[in-house]
Amino acid sequence: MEKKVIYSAVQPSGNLTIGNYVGAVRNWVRLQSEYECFFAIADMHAITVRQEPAELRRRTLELAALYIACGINPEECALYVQSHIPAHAELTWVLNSITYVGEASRMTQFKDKSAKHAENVNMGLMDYPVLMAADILLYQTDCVPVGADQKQHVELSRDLAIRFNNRYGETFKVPEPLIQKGGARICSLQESTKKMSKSDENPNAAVFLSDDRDTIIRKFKRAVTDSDNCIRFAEEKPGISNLLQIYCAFKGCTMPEAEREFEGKGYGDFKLAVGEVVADVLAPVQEKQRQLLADKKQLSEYLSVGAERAFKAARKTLSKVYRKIGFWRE
Ligand code: ATP
Ligand code: LTN
Repeated sequence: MEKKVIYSAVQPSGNLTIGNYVGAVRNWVRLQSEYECFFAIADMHAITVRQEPAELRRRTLELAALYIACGINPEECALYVQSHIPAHAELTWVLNSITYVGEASRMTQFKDKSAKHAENVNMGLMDYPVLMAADILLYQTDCVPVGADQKQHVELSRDLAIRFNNRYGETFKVPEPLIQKGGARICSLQESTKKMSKSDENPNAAVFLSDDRDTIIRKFKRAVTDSDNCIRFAEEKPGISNLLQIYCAFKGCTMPEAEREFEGKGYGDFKLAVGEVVADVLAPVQEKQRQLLADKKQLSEYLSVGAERAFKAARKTLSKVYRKIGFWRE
């Protein structure tokens, strides 16, 4: 039986946070042997907000190394850079013609990013979810493992696939979002109701996969909590609940197990334990990433093998799309 297809990506728009790790990349590792996987570095998405060219170039390779350091096997999965495959931009153009301005402008991320970058509300920012739909639909994807914040975008991809299929005949597989239960939304350490984000201006809000042990422990020590001194998961305790979620995700335990472990303990001890477990998990990932970045030739070889696989799959879908919509071909 043919394997089902998984597609996901992360933008090289900054250092990855533990939110990206727990919400996305770590889950890909579990799925890679069971599915046919395409994992991209979404550089075309990244330029919808201003990027420094030299940094974008450096981060692209760092992100490739990080995927592999986290456990993605580049020989098993197609690991590639989005801009290496022109079909992404080409399908975006076609999908643009069946996307309504109204639905694109209703996307939460578009509204948030427009408010945050008021001086640069560009067409790309609005088109971002259409490019994401093109990414997903090109590979006849079954499942899209992402964090909770991306659910709305995957739903738009579904709507566009269904709309296209209805208008032109069966062409795209209709994808499903795959959002795990624990850790799908890790929050900022400084504002417990806000998503932890790699582009947050406050350096203490996010823990980066590149942070050293002391920095990680310091950031957790400074994390905001509430005034009582009880370590349990509860809606009215967003700070402690967020830390508990992080602890469970990194320790690999359940919420009741974590609550039991810290019964009667103070916030100080708890925060230190969270920092330590995160630092323990990240240390080998950082070391592996360093080793991979030392051999850039090998890394770029992995990316070109990945791009070759992606190219073939993407072309197949794009040719079908062009035929269906009536673009003349010999
Ligand atoms: P930016 O701040 O540049 O918008 P980001 O940190 O939101 O970036 P993305 O590149 O947009 O990161 O997201 C990559 C993946 O990580 C997506 O699947 C997204 O859902 C997931 N993700 C991002 N932040 C979190 C979070 N705080 N908790 C869980 N998953 C997350
Ligand atoms: N927009 C995504 C990154 C992304 C993506 C994708 C995720 C680009 N293309 C396709 C899943 C499928 C984000 O996480 N911000």
